[in-house]
Amino acid sequence: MINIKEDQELSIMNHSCAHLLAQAVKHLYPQAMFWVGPVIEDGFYYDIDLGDTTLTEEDLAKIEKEMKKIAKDGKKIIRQELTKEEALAKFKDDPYKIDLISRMNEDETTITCYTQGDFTDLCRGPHVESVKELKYFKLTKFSGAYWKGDAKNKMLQRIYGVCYKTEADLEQHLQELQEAKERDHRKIGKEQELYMNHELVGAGMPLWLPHGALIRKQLENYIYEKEQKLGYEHVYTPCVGTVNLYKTSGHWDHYKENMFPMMKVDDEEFVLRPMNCPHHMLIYKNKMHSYRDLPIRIGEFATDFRYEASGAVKGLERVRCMCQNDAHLFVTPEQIGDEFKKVVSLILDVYHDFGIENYKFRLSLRDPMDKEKYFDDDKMWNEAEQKLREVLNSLGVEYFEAVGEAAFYGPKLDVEVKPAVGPEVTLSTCQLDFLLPRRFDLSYINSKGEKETPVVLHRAIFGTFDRFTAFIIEETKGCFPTWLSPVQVKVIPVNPEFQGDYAKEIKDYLVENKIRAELDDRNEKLGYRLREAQTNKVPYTLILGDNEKENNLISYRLHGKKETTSVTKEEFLKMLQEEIASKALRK
Ligand code: TSB
Ligand code: ZN
Repeated sequence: MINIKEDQELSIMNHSCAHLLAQAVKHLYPQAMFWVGPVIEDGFYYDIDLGDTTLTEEDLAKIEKEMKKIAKDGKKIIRQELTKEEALAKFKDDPYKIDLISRMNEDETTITCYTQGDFTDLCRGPHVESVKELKYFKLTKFSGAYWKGDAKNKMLQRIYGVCYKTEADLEQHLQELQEAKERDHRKIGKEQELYMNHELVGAGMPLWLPHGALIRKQLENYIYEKEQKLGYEHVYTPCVGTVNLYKTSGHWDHYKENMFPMMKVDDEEFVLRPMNCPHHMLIYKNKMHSYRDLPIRIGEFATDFRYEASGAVKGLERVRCMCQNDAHLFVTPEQIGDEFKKVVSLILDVYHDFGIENYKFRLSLRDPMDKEKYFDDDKMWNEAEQKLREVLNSLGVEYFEAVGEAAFYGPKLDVEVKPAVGPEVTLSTCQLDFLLPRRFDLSYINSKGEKETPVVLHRAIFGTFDRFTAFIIEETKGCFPTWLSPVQVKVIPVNPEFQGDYAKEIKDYLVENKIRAELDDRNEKLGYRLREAQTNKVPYTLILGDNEKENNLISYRLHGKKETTSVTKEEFLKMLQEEIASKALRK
């Protein structure tokens, strides 16, 4: 999809189109007042106060029709310069504009507004010359949006739209939007009953339904096995800690706004943990360590709670209760490079297994000029950053550097991916940390018999099971590889009355052999049952009729294919087992 914001010509058109939208809204809803209408990556939006009116789909169509009418009329867009006083006088009845104007910098001596026909809006511009130029546009959706993004403020209505130079471009954009909607994990999650939300549990607190839980279990088994082989030791720790624990770690001072508020029990003050590092530091500290024991790799599938703004929570991708595929690696300074390399290799290995190809490595470095954000140790920073670069180069990994994006405790590598809908998010992460081990006074005995402080690598390969599942749903469009599919085989007797027993026998045979098979012997038409298996994207459907029963065969059909193949049940099982063991991706 074209990034409209980065294309100057399109950007101007979309901005003008936002004004056109505002004008049409004003015609239809004279009480309307306007907040801001910026251009975004995929078009524009306008935040509007419509008083008591709440928009519906039909209203959107009406507004669009009015926009077409105004555009056809073809009024010129006229720029006018005003002083701050003039602007304040002109918009004196509009509290939103007064708010904007009063906050403008003193040095912004001239304020501009743009008029087209009967409509004037405060704006920096620039704009197209005439609304006539706006031909190929569409209003795409609407939602609520708090004024200034603050839940304490009034809820405004946000209307989104997009404008292109040609009809073909607009059509393509709309088609891509449609495809993205189809891939959206929130849609597939609902269709395939993977997870649900309930207001009684709370926003951003998903409940994993049986099929979603099956996927998650497979992910857990998969990564656990990999980590076992790489020398990780897994632990279980509580998802609360005392305030003092988080004061010791520094989270209380640096991360408090992302945490749920404290709760008091007897005389103790607890918080729901936002991260697991402090618990793992204490596990390390439970014993004396020699340099020979290092690296020590403590892993956990650990539940965390973070305060995410209610407008930001999104399906499984951004939640308030999450489970990290977490580990903290305790290393000597000399081991940083090697250990970091192992983590990056693991990330590459996992992405390969899942067929993930569209991602970006971001190496986040400190801004050397910013002495406040980053703890002051030039030598440490320079060496660490250089080491990370060297590892990435030696692995031939493409990456980009983001200066000023490092954590205050060290540089990090993040993997960025693009969800079907919305901006990029971080999946995997690996963060170097020189501070936390000091705060917890961790040590090991080096080869000279002296005490030294280890360095910690925080890493999460899946990030969280929540976000990774959201991502993999969208990558596969809900057609999970067989090893991950909640239901691997649907067994369907053509006529349950005649082949029901045979079908059950086959289903039992598969289940005994650890295949996730389900029988559909409902008294429904064959076509209906086949369609349902298709909609649920079950990889294999067995269709068993008289012929199969008499010859002791099964006929299977792959999802999305028309042809069926007949084999013995043993042959089918062997084929499936091989496919599952190899974690083959679906073609
Ligand atoms: C890796 N202490 C480290 C840990 O040891 C840590 O917590 N890092 S983190 O803050 O970057 O979070 C780890 C991963 O969790 C992120 O890379 C991201 O993939 C995932 N994540 C973060 N916030 C959310 C959220 N609100 N919902 C779902 N996943 C999230
Ligand atoms: Zn951590």
